[in-house]
Amino acid sequence: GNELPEITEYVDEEVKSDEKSPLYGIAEDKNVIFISLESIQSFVINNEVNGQEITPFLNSLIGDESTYYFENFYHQTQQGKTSDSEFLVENSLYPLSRGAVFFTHGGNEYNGMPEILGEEDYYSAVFHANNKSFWNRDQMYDSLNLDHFYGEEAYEVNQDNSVGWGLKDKPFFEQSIKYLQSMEQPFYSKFITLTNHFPFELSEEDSSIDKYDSSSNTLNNFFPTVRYMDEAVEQFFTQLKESGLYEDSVIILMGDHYGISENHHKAMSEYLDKEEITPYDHVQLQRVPMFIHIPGHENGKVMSEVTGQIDVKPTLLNLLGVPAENDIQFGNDMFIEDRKGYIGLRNGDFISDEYISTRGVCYDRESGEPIETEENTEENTEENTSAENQVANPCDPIQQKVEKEMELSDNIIYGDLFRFVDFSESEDEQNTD
Ligand code: GP9
Ligand code: MN
Repeated sequence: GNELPEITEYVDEEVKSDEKSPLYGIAEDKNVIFISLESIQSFVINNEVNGQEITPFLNSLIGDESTYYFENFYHQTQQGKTSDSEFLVENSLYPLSRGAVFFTHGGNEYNGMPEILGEEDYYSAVFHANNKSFWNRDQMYDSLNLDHFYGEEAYEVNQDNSVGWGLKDKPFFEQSIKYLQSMEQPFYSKFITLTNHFPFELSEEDSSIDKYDSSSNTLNNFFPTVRYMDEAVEQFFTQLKESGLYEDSVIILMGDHYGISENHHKAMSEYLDKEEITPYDHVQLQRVPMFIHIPGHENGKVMSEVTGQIDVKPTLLNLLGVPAENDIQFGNDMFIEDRKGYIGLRNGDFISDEYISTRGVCYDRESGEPIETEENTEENTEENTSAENQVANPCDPIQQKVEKEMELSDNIIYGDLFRFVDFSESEDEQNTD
């Protein structure tokens, strides 16, 4: 554990802020209903296919006074897909660059959301109609101190109510409500949807909008399943209202990772009406929708700040008024000004307020134009590289921080370093109980 002082020092200096969130404690003692939206990307929001709106319900939340919508929110997952997004949200640590940390380090000590909120008397549960060993969730959820996992066996699954990967999202939410109603409050719950999963299968009957027509069946099929998920979420909101749980809850909706990979760039360029999908566009396609819906709240708006999955834990803890001051987090509250100012993707790319860095090229974030640096200017002759002619690459200092941060986060995981940390509040407080 002798790497810990370096890690805490780095996090204290480079990540943490003293700024108090303007929304600190606004959802104190409320239930948390976190909905993980499978494979959705932000490009479907407020967009159409064949002249039909793709996500009418999600769109209706934007502009609703009780909703904050983050339009520049990035997923930061790698090979562990859904499980990586869960890992980011629960821990504000980075997943690994290879493999799925849920499998490779599922037995580590963590200081995740279920554990922190457990100390505030929250009951924690995950709802997901899939086998508990998928992504090694059974072991990882134990390590996260989750109280209960409602997996496949908690649901009635048959041919009629299934498609593709299993239980369809509408019956999934319908069947979940009874469990939620009987749960001790306040609770921290997470619902993981499944129907909008590759290869995006859906019956005609369940399809409210037509498929797209392009060279990629994957992209073609994607739109009707996204719409189905949108309808399932709308139904769930209605059921929450009917059950009386709605008013006492804060509802988070977040995309877990991309659904359309770069193998479908040709079809994507047709859909987005672009000549080609550039590396810059590809990074921008890693945006996933993020909504924070607080019933009764009236200041909701569209947030344009650069944010990502690493930021969810600090943001949510602050909304709930849980300081967790000794926690080691690599993200910031999305509502404060004094943030790190960049989001690192797990392949080393990053998005900062001003730049996007991918494949060694530094782009202006707003315009998408590459920034001229000594590495890419044509007059890169020996003469010109003399000190005074060099144009420094403005992405370099941020790149270094991104790499440092990920190295430190990896060290925590590889060394299982949280075994050596006491996350409880100050000693004074400890002595009082
Ligand atoms: C499986 C579901 C989908 O349980 O979470 O996993 P994914 O393939 O998206 O990681
Ligand atoms: Mn997924």
